[in-house]
Amino acid sequence: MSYYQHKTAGFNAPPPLNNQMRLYHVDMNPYGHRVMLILEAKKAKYEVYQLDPLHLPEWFREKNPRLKIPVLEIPTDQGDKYLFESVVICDYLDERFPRNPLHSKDPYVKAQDRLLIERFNELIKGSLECFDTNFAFGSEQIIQTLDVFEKELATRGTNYFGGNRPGMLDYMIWPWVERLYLLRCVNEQKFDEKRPIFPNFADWGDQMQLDEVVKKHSRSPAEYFDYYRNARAHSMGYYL
Ligand SMILES: N[C@@H](CCC(=O)N[C@@H](CS)C(=O)NCC(=O)O)C(=O)O
Repeated sequence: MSYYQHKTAGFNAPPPLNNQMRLYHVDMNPYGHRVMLILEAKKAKYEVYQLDPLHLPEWFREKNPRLKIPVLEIPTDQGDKYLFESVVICDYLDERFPRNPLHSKDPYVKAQDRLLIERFNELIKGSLECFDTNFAFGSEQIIQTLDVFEKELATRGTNYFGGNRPGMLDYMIWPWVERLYLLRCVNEQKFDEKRPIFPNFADWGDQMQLDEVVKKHSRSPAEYFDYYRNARAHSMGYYL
């Protein structure tokens, strides 16, 4: 049974783990969102430890000298161990919890999916450009990336990248796609005008929103919109 608990960072380090993992996470951070989706898909036992990126506690530096977020803390016989980099964490979870395998068993498809996760970084960069100064360049990067994923769905001929249910690639890209829907708050009509350009991808998004794992960690377009409106005030780098 999946179990999680939110804690807010305190002055002292949290106690060593018993039998469940701990995810160090900044609320609204999409990389941590990835990990929560996989923890949920695996019905793993975990708690979430919320960090404030502007006031990272000193003890967190010891756990993670590079200060990257998210970090997964894992109880082992040799004491608690730590992993960072969301894709690495998610691959670890997929192997560690064999139920509901998320990667394809076909090594070629698995490799293709990894390449597409890499390719998706262009959309992430595009979103940052949009926030920064270069909206035209950023939105072009987003469109070009969506085009790659649109064609990939057409080639695969399946509802999800993972086949008839969401797999690793679906969950790895979802956090940023969920955030794209906030554009509806800016101009719903303009957003939906794009639908015919990416029909497969749009249908994929509709189905992803109905997935129980996705629903468990979803936020509404209005929530994202409100959040990003104030993003600069709270260190935007952590939220995109
Ligand atoms: N590639 C990393 C990206 C994580 C990342 O960039 N985290 C940012 C917040 S969004 C961070 O921790 N920045 C602080 C730093 O790099 O010092 C992952 O997938 O986990």
